[in-house]
Amino acid sequence: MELYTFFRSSTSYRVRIALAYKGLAYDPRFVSLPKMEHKRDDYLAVNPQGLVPALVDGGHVLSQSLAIIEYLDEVYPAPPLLPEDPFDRAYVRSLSQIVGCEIHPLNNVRVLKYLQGRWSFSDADRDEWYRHWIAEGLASLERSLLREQRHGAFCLGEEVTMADVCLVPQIFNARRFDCPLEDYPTVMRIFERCMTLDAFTAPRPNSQPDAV
Ligand SMILES: N[C@@H](CCC(=O)N[C@@H](CS)C(=O)NCC(=O)O)C(=O)O
Repeated sequence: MELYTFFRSSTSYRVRIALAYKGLAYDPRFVSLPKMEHKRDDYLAVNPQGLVPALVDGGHVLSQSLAIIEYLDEVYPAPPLLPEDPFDRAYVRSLSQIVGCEIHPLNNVRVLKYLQGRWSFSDADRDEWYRHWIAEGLASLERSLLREQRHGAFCLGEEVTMADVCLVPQIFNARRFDCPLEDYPTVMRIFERCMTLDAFTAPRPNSQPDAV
């Protein structure tokens, strides 16, 4: 397998965690976002969306981190990242999408650049925007976990799922922008527990060969 990845990309980190958790080896292909390598023709030929990550397996190119993780789970099912019960699966997807669909897209690189380039946001405005959506999203995640009361060491009971795989990189992003995290004790307990596992620590951003 080949993974097109950028060290600081939280969506790439999700896929790196999933690969590590399943013990799957891959060749990294580094795509620098600051250098705009994701918009170069050679990368667009791989992933026309111009986003990282992209995974190549058996000659197929896969894009969108949640689709990639679900693919990996179907083709390499052990250990699983989605539970068997349909209701549990929907719950794990729902928690994953709080991160993947409600937080991350609003704080993506191109959104922040547009706010600064087109709407003259200062660095302070940008950071306030970023922290606002982190706070909304993590509060929603915390409330969901507390209402369901189905968490244990991880988002769903005692096994790692895709929801944990999404949660951890989002906390790395939040810390990078100095977002206050004390209002999300359940989320943070799960984060700390995940960070005791090699599958989460080995692929962390600053351990990556392309980290600068
Ligand atoms: N929904 C996509 C988002 C992918 C994405 O936006 N990746 C970011 C890095 S975390 C990126 O490539 N951003 C480039 C840009 O915004 O120009 C996924 O989950 O894979």
